[in-house]
Amino acid sequence: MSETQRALIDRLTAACGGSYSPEVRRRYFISGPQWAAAYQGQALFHAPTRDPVSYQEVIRQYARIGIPCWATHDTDVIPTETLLTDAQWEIVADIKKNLDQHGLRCSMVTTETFYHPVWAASAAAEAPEVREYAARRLANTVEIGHQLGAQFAVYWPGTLGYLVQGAIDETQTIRWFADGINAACERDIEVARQMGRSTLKHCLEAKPFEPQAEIILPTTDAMLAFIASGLLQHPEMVGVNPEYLHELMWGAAPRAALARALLAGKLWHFDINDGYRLKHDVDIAVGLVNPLDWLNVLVLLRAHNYNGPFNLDYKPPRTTSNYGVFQVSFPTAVDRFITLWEMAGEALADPVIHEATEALKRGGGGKGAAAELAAANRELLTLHELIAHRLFQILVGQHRGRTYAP
Ligand code: GLT
Ligand code: MN
Ligand code: MN
Repeated sequence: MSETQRALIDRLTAACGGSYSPEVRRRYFISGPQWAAAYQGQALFHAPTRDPVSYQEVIRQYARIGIPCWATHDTDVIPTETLLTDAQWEIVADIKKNLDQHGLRCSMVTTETFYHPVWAASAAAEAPEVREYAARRLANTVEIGHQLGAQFAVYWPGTLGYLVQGAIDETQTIRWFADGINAACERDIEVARQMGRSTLKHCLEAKPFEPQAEIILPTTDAMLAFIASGLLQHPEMVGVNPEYLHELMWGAAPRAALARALLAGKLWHFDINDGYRLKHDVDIAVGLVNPLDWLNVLVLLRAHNYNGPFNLDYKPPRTTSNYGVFQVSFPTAVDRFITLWEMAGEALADPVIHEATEALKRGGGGKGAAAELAAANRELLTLHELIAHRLFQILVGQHRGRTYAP
């Protein structure tokens, strides 16, 4: 039965066409997180629908698909009780062996500061011992990152917030949170020097709600303000990892949020996925909900030479099987990303968009008075809508002559 169903999945996937070879996929700086592939479908109202998947299997499958980089939380691969003991290095060595065997790189490491009960009051909790433990965990992740050859460390603060207000002073909590990032940067400087490596790029990731009701650093803009607050000892080592959906969730235009991070020189890492405004963190795979917005996001990033990782931080839906995770979910996510990226290149080179944009920038002339300026640009400004139409055409292939019979 399940063999027949798998054959059907394979046949219909092939019938979709449009897939890229693993060699082509490897040309893009795409990373696959351990937690995305290993997600079993569990949530507050949901039992798991999939079996556990080991890092060995994830690494093997990413290599087969052509996902060139792998990323992980410390506890995705090392049990909490084993962390900070000698035994963790045996696991790290085995991971390194698996990565090397399959020609994958570890691009990013991150510390889990949200799942274990120790983080109930966040990594910047009142108890000094919890904060001291958090600092050791963050520093330890930096060391693991260097051992695995990573370039990036990501920090999603998780439970940095509250369900009921008044018990904590937010200014104090933010200071304590900065102490943790400072400890990670300090350790990074030491280890990088010892190993003759560059320091990591430390990237802060915001999420506006979940898993707390109120979040203290809820947006990428808040993270940028935090980096510039004077609380960090090495602000030059710290940037942001915006997640597309996390910006959309609070009602932002993700593209504008990315633009602000670009202008600050802090857009170093990018979590790619999709979802809906003002809903919870559904982490749907890239391009399945907002393909036109995604095209525009990639136009912006290509136009500004973003060259950091595109991290596939999504969750295969609960209806997808273990087999489907690697046969359908990951390959199609990668292929939609590549397609959108190439389309973004077409949009940047498109003669209609180019001419329209240049005409808008030249302006309609006219001098001085508001009414005269408005009149001089009156016809020209229709080009805004024309450009939007052209981007739709690029999305559906009409710029290449694709037509629909009435
Ligand atoms: C968690 C979160 C993601 C973050 C991960 C990195 S953890 O899955 O929802 O958006 O990128 O810590
Ligand atoms: Mn994320
Ligand atoms: Mn998310």
